Amino acid sequence: MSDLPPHLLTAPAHPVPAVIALGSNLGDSQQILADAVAAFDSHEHIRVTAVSPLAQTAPVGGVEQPDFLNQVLLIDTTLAPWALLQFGHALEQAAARVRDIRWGPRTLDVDVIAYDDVVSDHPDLILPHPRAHERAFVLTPWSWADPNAVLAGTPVAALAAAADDAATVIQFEPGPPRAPGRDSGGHNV
Ligand code: PH2
Ligand code: MG
Ligand code: MG
Repeated sequence: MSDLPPHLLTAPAHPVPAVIALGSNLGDSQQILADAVAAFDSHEHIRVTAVSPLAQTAPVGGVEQPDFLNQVLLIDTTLAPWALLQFGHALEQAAARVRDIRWGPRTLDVDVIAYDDVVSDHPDLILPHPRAHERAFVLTPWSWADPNAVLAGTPVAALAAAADDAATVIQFEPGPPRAPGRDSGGHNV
């Protein structure tokens, strides 16, 4: 990655805000996302400032696959953009150790959606994320975490409402723990 430009490699002197999107549709997605949030929060150079509720979302694009759980984190960080992406990839790899590998479904996807006001067209890290503005599975939980969020000049809540997948995104309501000997627990994933 020697051709990465300085604005992706340079760590900021003071914490800057960034937006992270998490997704999972394989394995124990609730636990996998909770572990990812904890890992972000325990990183020395990251402070999690907001965590969205979980969104249950229909898969967008690609093959037929289970619904996702998606979540958005707002962070402050002194990691450079590239280092932040590498941290996300390390978490993906840690989660992948327990998966039944198939194309499409994933135990954990970590995307950097926005990093301060950095704009990047480098193919290995485009900022803001090139498809975030049209994906309600990112925009809706982002708007839950920050109702005043703006992406490239447009309110995130407005982008979320206009996205093709808007109607498929619902707040995930985990069911109560199942009582022993009963088979209805209200689980909906
Ligand atoms: N991620 C994708 C492709 N499609 N659909 C939903 N609902 N949620 C995702 O996180 C997702 C997707 C590729 O990263
Ligand atoms: Mg993704
Ligand atoms: Mg990804």
